[in-house]
Amino acid sequence: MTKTLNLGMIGYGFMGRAHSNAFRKVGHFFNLPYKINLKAACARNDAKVKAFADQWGYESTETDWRKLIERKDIDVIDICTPNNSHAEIALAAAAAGKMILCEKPLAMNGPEGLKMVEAVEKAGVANMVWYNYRRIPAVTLAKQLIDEGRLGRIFHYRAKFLQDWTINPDVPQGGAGTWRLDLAAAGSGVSGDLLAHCIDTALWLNGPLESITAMTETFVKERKHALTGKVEKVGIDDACQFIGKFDNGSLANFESTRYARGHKALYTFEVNGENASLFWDLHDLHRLQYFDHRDQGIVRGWRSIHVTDGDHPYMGNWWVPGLAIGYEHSFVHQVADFLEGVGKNQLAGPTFRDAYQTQLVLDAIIASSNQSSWVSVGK
Ligand code: SOE
Repeated sequence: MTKTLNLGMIGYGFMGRAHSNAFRKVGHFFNLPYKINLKAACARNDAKVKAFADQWGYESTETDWRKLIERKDIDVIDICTPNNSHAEIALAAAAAGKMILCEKPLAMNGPEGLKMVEAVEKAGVANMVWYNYRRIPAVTLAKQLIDEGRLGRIFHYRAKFLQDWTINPDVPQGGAGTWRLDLAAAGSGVSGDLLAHCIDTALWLNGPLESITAMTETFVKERKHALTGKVEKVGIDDACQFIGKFDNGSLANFESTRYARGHKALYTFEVNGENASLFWDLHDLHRLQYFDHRDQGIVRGWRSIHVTDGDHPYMGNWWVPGLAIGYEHSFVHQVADFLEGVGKNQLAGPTFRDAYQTQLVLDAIIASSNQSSWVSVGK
């Protein structure tokens, strides 16, 4: 029989909506040992959190996250707040024995992330971080093809995440929506916000990074702060690039920026192996490009696999072959895997510990950029 887990969501921004949508949909499309009941939504602004709760069907609201965590009728806490509050909330939730879902990046930095890992492991509570792109079916298929050994020895892994929404110097830092530009709230700029997604996927597909050398740039040096009203120094990285080496000997080439005019969310990665290569593009998310050198010469070429067939990852749960799904489904898949994992007592990744590895790469990026030198990635 399907059991119910009562969920308490903290925050109601873009991710609050993406997660709520996933919690509502998942049980209709996946047969799972658990279902999620939207028990409470929590945020400081009473009127806004009530409106959010009404819209998504949460049973109740709170304006203090500590009260939410104290509630006996809550099993799972979902942290959708800015990065600087993830640790405090997660530590309290773990101490209260709640399962925890946390938005990415896990923490402000590695040491803070480690405390979170230790807290959930000590408490023995289920935990997961919302690096959702792993669960786009084409990306999951890439993982399957690599794990089957089809690519052979991997030589290159390259990834980019390009946006253009902060080019205007009038975009403020701080406050709702633009806290991502405020170092105190975000911990870093595009490295933690965008490149973190590329790093999570890369570590999952290609294993750990050994060492890197990075370069970051802040193009707009001062912005008005939405909370203080004052023009303040900008502390985040606006753009970030690094090269590096993976433990398996392959070379890494990564870039993220919010200054690539014309690109709104262009996440791409390419993996080149001795036998085959893969390429994926978020703007064409249901396709995986695959080149296999072992194909007969006269028909050899890049295949554009439309990842919508019943035997493709997750797709058997949706429509009929050929009909595409989208961005929001990656969150549905993540909830499905989380609930399946809870049922089997086998945590689905990325766990806090997995996400901590990404955090260590982010720390290495900032250290390398500050020191203008190669840095070993912590393990
Ligand atoms: C930033 O614009 C952002 O919304 C990130 O915060 C998300 O993690 C990314 O998936 C899309 O872009």
